[in-house]
Amino acid sequence: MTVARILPTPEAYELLDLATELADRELAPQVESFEARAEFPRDVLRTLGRAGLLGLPYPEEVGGGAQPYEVYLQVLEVLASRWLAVAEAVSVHTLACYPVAAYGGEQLRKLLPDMLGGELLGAYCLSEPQGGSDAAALTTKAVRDDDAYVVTGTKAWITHAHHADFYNIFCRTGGPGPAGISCLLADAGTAGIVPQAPEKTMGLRSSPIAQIAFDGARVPADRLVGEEGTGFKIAMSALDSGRLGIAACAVGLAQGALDYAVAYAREREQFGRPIAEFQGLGFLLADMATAVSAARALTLAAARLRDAGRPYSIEAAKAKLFATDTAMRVTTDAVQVLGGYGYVADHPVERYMREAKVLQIVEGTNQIQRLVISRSLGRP
Ligand code: COS
Repeated sequence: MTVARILPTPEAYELLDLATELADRELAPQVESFEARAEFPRDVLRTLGRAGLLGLPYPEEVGGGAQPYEVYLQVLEVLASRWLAVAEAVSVHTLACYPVAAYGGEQLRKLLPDMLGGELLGAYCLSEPQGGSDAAALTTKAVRDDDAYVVTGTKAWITHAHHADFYNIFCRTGGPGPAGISCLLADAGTAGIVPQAPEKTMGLRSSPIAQIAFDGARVPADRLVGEEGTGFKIAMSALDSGRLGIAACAVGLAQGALDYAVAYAREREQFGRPIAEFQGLGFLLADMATAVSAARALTLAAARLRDAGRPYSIEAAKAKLFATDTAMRVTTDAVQVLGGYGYVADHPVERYMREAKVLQIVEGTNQIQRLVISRSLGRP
């Protein structure tokens, strides 16, 4: 279904056309086979990188696309409507570039052209096996030894494990709490960084996720991002942007499920007419379409605040919460529209429903989003 969009520049329309063409040519025909084999499409990411789609919201002088966030998110949405794992990979990579782009010194910023061009793929290591929501309690340690930090601990749920070229490691260089946390940027090939067995996930199977063990890994001291003790703030502000990426992924997934359900309901006949003509289904489809539009509007409103340099972290939490809950509901309803056919793998809607679930969990569970929003209420 064509989505009516208002974009800020003629260039942004061209970019969206390019993303749509790539999504139709490179993503849609391959998604089922990669999902079935649980294989990560590294080459697809390279293709997107060469097309300039892996560094869209970053400045041109460091190799980015200099696009407003609202444009980047709509590109992400189009990719997610064809292949969620690829859109999520773009979102995670964009998140992984954020600490260096926003806080990195001159030396670290020299890496940005290769990062933003997609030659180097990134990962973001914050969560640990014993905790993800209470991020300030993380225990992975980094002890300064001469010209390096020696990192010991385990990170969990790391997207791009085994494939990433660089890792952002949030680790403890000081005392307890948020003020003792720092951010390091490590090369994946560093001795002592050991990705563990891939997780067997409910959905998003072409997206590789695993724990990463840090066993005395020596990360050069000049790979510290920002100052010692600022890691928690770097992590949180990166997640503000990342949550908008996840919201856009959710909008795209929901749009894909809606499009599929509508096409099916107009084709499928019962009692002598297409099932879309029965009010029970027509109204269900209308509610799905309305929810997708509302999720898109909320997500883009938050992005426009970010683009205007205004505080947007609470609006990003609302967008992530609403868009991912919407994706869960719309994909579940899409299964219902297809009836028995929705429950088997001959149609993609059962996969969409499995994929939607993870969006309510990653980059802050929706309970954490509610916590962030509720804490802000009544504050100036
Ligand atoms: N941007 C910048 N700084 C932020 C921030 C943000 N969005 N959110 C919090 N901070 C700062 C606070 O201002 C505070 O700084 P000061 O000590 O100077 O006042 C510091 O960070 C600690 O903040 P807070 O007291 O709110 O921390 P909490 O331990 O209460 O945790 C939550 C806050 C729960 C919101 C945070 O831990 C969180 O988002 N958890 C979920 C983590 C997550 O998303 N994990 C997914 C893994 S990545 S896939």
